[in-house]
Amino acid sequence: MTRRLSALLLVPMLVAAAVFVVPAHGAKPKSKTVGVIDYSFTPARLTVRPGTKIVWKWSSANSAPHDVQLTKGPKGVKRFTSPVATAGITYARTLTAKGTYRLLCTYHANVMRQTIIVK
Ligand SMILES: [Cu+2]
Repeated sequence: MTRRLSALLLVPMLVAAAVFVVPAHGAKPKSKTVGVIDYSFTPARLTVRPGTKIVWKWSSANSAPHDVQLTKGPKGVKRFTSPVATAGITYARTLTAKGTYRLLCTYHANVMRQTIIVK
């Protein structure tokens, strides 16, 4: 292979490599959907990266009203409570601070609990 031909091949290879690299750096913040299903959050425990948008989705099969309340979070994170609904809504929060988030449904606090780890 001539030197000139090698150079001609090198340029497209570098371009291709750059294209593969860019999405990793330009990746959008992720979102994660979790279920609000009669008497449980699904999954009950999950680990996500900082900046992940958590979307709670109420199951259409629900028979009881539920909400999502942050009862304990990393220092400086404001508590929040979603609207109350039986079905048909979603509620989203973006978790930016690293740490452990403890959540529950205020109507079924003994059984409906969720832990989200941001790290
Ligand atoms: Cu509930």
